[in-house]
Amino acid sequence: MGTRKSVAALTATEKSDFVAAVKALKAQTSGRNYDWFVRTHMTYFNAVNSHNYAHMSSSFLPWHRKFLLELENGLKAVNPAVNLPYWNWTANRSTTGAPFTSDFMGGNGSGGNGAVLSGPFAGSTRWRINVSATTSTSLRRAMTLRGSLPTTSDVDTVMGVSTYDVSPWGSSSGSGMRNRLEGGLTPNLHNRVHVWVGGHMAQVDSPNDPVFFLHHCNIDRLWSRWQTRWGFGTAQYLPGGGVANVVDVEEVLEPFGATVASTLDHRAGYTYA
Ligand SMILES: [Cu+2]
Repeated sequence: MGTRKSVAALTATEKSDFVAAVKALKAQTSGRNYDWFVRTHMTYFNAVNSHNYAHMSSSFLPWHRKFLLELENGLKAVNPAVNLPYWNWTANRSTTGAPFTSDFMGGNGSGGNGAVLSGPFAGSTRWRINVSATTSTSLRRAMTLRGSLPTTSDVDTVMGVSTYDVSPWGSSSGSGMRNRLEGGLTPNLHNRVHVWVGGHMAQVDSPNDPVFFLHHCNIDRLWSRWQTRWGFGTAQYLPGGGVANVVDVEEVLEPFGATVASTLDHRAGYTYA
C-alpha cells in the first residue's frame, strides 16, 4: 500500500525519482503512456455516450480518482517506490516554492502566458507537448496572472457540506459538496487552481503539465477527508440510481470499466500522509 505525501515533504530522492518516472512514462511509445492520459482527458472533457464522466458531473471525483490511480500504476511500473504526491495549495502558495522548484516541477512561464523557463519540464527538448489543444510544443504557465488560490477557510466550507451532490448533478447544481469542490459554486476549489496556474493548466489538455496530477491528488485527498468525516460507503455518493445520463453509484466509469462504488473506499490501496 502506498502513502501519498505532500510535495513539501518529499526528499531530494523522492523528487528525482518522481520526475524520472514521469519522463519514462512520457517516453513509452504504446499503451497507457503519458500522452494517453492527455488524450483521454481531452476526449472525456465533454460528454461521451451522453455521459459527462469526467467534469461538471457527480462522477468528477471518482473519474479523476481512477485517472490518478492509472497514472500512479504506470509510474510504479517504472519504479515501485514512486507514489503520487499532493500539492496543498492552501499551504504552498508561492510561485517559487514547492512544487515549483527547479528540482521538481520548475517555475513560472516567461511573461504573459509563456514557456516555462526552469526545471525538468522547461523547453520542448526536455518535455515535448505532443497532444494538445494549441500549437505550442513547450509547456506554458502564467501563474498569478488570473485569480487566486483557495484558502484553508474555503476548504473548511466545502468539507462541512454533508450532501455529496444534488440534481441536476452538473455545473448548475445549486448546492452540495461536489459542485463547490469542482468549481460551479463558491468557494470553487478545483477550477480556480487550474486558472491560477494558467498556460496548459487552463486548457482542455491540462495533463500536459505534470502539476495537474499533484493538484488533482490534493482534490482527491480533500474528497478522502470529506469521506473520513461523512462516510466512505455507497450511501454517501449521489445519485444512488435511476438518473439517465448521469453516472449512478453502480454504473461504470469509462474508459476504466470500473463502477463508482468500487472507487469509493481507497484505503486498501493508498492513504494520505
Ligand atoms: Cu482538473
